[in-house]
Amino acid sequence: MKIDVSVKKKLYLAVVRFRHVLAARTAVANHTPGTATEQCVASLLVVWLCSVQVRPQTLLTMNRARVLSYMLSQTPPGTSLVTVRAWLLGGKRGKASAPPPPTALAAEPFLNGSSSNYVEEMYSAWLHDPRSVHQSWDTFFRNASAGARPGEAYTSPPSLAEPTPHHVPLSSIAPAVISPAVSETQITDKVIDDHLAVQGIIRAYQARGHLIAALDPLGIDREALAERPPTTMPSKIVVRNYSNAVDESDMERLFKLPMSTFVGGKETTLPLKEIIKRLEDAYCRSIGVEFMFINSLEQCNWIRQKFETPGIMAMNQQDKRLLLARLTRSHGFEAFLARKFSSEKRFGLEGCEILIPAMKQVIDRSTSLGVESFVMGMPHRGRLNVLSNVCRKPLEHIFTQFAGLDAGDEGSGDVKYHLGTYQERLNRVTNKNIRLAIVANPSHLEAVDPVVQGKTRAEQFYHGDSEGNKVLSILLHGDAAFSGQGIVYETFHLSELPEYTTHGTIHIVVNNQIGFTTDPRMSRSSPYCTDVARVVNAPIFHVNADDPEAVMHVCNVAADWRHTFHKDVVIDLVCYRRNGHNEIDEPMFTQPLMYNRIRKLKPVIDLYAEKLIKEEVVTAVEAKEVRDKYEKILEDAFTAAKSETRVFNKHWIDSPWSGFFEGKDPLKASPTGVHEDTITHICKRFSSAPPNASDFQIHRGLQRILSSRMEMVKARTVDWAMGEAVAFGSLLKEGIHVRLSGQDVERGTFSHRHHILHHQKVDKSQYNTLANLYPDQAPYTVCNSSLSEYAVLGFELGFSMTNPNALVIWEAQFGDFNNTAQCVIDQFISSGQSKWIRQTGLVLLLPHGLEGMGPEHSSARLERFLQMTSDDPDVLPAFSNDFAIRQLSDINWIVANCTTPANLFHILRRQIALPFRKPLILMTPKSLLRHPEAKSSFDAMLEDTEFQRIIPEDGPATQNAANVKRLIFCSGKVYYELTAARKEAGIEDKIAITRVEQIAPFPYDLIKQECDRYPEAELVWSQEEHKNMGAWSYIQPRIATALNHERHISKCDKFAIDSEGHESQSWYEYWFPWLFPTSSPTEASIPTKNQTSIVSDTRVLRYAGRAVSASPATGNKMTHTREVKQLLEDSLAL
Ligand SMILES: Cc1ncc(C[n+]2csc(CCOP(=O)(O)OP(=O)(O)O)c2C)c(N)n1
Ligand SMILES: [Mg+2]
Repeated sequence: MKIDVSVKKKLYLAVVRFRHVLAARTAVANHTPGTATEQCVASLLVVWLCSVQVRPQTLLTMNRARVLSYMLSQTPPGTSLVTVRAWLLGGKRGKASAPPPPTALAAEPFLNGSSSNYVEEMYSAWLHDPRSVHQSWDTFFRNASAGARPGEAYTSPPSLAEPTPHHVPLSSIAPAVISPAVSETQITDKVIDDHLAVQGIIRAYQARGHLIAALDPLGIDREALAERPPTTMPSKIVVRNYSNAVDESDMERLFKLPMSTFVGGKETTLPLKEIIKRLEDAYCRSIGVEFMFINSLEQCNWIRQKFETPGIMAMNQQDKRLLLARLTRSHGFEAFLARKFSSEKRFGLEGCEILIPAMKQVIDRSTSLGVESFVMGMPHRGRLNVLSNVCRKPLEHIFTQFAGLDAGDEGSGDVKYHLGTYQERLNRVTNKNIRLAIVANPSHLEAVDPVVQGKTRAEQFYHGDSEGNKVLSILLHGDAAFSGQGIVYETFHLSELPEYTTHGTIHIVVNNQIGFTTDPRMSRSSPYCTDVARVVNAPIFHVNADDPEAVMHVCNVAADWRHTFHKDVVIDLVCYRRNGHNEIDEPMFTQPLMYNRIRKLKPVIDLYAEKLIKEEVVTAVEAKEVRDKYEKILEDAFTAAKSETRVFNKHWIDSPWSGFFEGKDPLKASPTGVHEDTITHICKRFSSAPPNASDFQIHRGLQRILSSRMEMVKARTVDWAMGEAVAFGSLLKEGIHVRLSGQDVERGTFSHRHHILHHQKVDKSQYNTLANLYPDQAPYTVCNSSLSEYAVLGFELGFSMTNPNALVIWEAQFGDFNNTAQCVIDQFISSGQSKWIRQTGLVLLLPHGLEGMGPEHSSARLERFLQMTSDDPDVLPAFSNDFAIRQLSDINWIVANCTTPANLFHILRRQIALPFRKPLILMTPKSLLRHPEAKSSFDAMLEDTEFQRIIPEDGPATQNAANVKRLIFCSGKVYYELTAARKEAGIEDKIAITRVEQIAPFPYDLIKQECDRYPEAELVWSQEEHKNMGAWSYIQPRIATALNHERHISKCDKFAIDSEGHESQSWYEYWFPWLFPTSSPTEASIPTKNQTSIVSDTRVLRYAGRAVSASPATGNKMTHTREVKQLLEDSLAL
């Protein structure tokens, strides 16, 4: 089968002339340099790709044969590729090319002219073995050999893919051309060009119609656009030059509508004028839809259908009245507060009152689709309104927050526009009970996003809602924060990860086109504030907030989208801010023109009421009645609130743990030790290959690790990884869900954990040992996270808020990375219970220790966590039997640095054994993971054992306590270095070394006991961290307090007025001590090195460790070694 060279040439020229294909060809030719034939094939391919929206790159990786075969396999049944040929042979309008040569080949469907080399190859292969070519080629050659007439040899192959309801067949590109009624000989260039132009116009509206939509109630965006050069005007950008192909004379002509549009409704053809009008209505009025970047044809079609279908936005009268009533409440609430508390900040919603009906619409619609619980996060703007009108928080609770009343319960409280809430109520529209939570948040904008996601995920997890049909997260954003805060991006990237997805979040942006005093042109570089959402292919619905019905439509579509595709979606409420940033701010200082315009605008409630009155949906009297009725509700609540004398923080809990605290002794923890059988069983499983080991091939290195673990089991010992595994396994056995999340946690950064075993030959075949310990155990989740700390830590915090009976752990890759999550640590974990009386038992595992690895990866910044603890260094709590647990109950978090696997086991289990929940900040080791001495016997985990807050010296020094010369306190891995050096120096009987395992709350009682045990010993605090870091600053005053019962060395104390009104020490006594000799030792009178501080009348505490430094550790190995040597010498030299 030979192809005439002249035909090939003409065909190629036709391809090149054809402008759409030309553009596409250029794109592909950039990637596929090659012959004309290849380009031709590539052009065809791109035409096809355009029709089915497959990324060309996907196919560029394939060779030609595969590409064509793939094309054929994907082309919908019934599609004739003759269409494409017709296109290719066409020319530009007005410059009609010569008709294709009337040869049999030229008249054949497109494959005959696409590539002679290729066809020849196929043909020879087919002659050799018909089964060696694709079925379509087989049919073609069979028909051609049988003498089929031109154009009839080709039959489209059966599709390999299941046809989808919204699949757009290739025929939709130029339907007129392939209409059976139109024979090929009738195809003129004009027909082709005009249909292509119409197709181009339709597509242009779909892709760029949002650029000319009337989104801004202020009209500012339009004016900014008017300043642009004409070629960049949106109207030009939208339709580009497609419209050059058709003109006014074509407006009344009927065009057959492609299947890529739904504007026709039931019509298959429409006059061009009507097509354009309908497109304008769908894409360029109050709604701007951004969705054509989505990589799924099905999803794109779904959206097209939701906006293009004629009449789809129409609203019935009842819904209009409901909308008016909701707007009335939204407006009335702010107006009432403005009247009653005119000088109070409330961050009102004026200018975006539509937010309330919008949220309610999303909730109504989602409830009707099966959602039962909504977890929401939002910033300050309109928060009180949302609490009242969306969540139905009692108005009295809100009004009392303005009254400046005393708190009636625990907690330091928070400002009213940061508080959370949890409400259960009946959704009147659907008559279903729903749960609504607004998560409390700090001022730090968007920080709550991942927390909401974690809480949502947890609710879904514990309700067995694996597809997110019952629990939905809604996140509200300000325009400036949405584009400005990186956490938004980090949170978006959790949205599709298997262990982090919430199966779609509905985002609503209150886009008032300003952030505090900054215009968008100064606050972002992207065209829209919502562009960040494009990274996850979320559709974005921009909508003019002054068109309430349009807003309701996008809310419905957003809820439906989330229900259908379980993916994120964004509603961008383009609005304005009627007042300043808050009610006492003057906006005219900075945005005079904008605010001149705002002052002339009527509130949306007035606009909408007028509209409905005009449409005779309501009367003016009815509209007023609705307002008056709500006004009365507000007044009544206001009066009732006046009789309140206290505010209660408990009214604002966002995650109530009903049943958790009830009936528990608040100061009694359960034991943490377990039965030996449990330890043995877990350890054996943890040391074994999967049960189907013969099929499941694990890595050889892992086999060695498992064997060495089994050796430990025989010796009844555990190392770090095994101690952790026994803690997890025993909790799982008791029905406690364990979730460990963070970067590379499945294997463990230091390759010590290996909780997921991977089949070496089969992809995605893996085995989670701890999830398979007992038949009726709780689930075990271990998941490698995205490379984020801020979002992932926030997420785990949120997860931990849902269920107190779960151990939720976030592990940092190295401890120092926790500082990129500082906001979550400061604003939520450290202070959350105090501000919002919300507890969490979240555990942070922070690898910490100076191992000579340089400034990074050495310090988890222990000092910062200690500095934020809420225990008073100067107050010694009363010693009692429940001293330890009382301390735990009182403090904001626990900070520990364990040195043994058994202590790790106990402290992890204690998180669940406590009758309350506290965050645990755990410094974890690196070299100790494999240190031969950092092992524990099973004995240390048995039933009668518990967590040791300190591990006292247990060597020869204890036999000779009275003569021990030095008592060293230390924490963490330096202990092993100190004991090794002490042993080498042969001074084990002279120096006692005691480990402080729980640093905060400080074990005053045990520290005092230790000091008393060695009465003659010099006290030394030895640490590897630099002096201005580590635990020294925390330890020093507390040891003093432990020994003194109270402390006298603070400089402030020296000038304090005592209870009788006398200065305890005057400033001149302090500054000139030699003039005023004193019998009691003071800082200035004791001749010591500056590393020493007085901790009692008789004892001093010396610091042994590195000097102060700006950097956490040296980057020089030699210096590191020298520093270690010096540290050991300082600590041990007698
Ligand atoms: C992380 C963070 N940085 C700065 C601020 C201070 N701040 C409070 S509101 C605000 C403007 C927010 O603008 P936008 O997100 O558009 O919300 P709007 O107030 O306009 O509703 C700023 C900068 C903050 N609260 N959080
Ligand atoms: Mg704003």
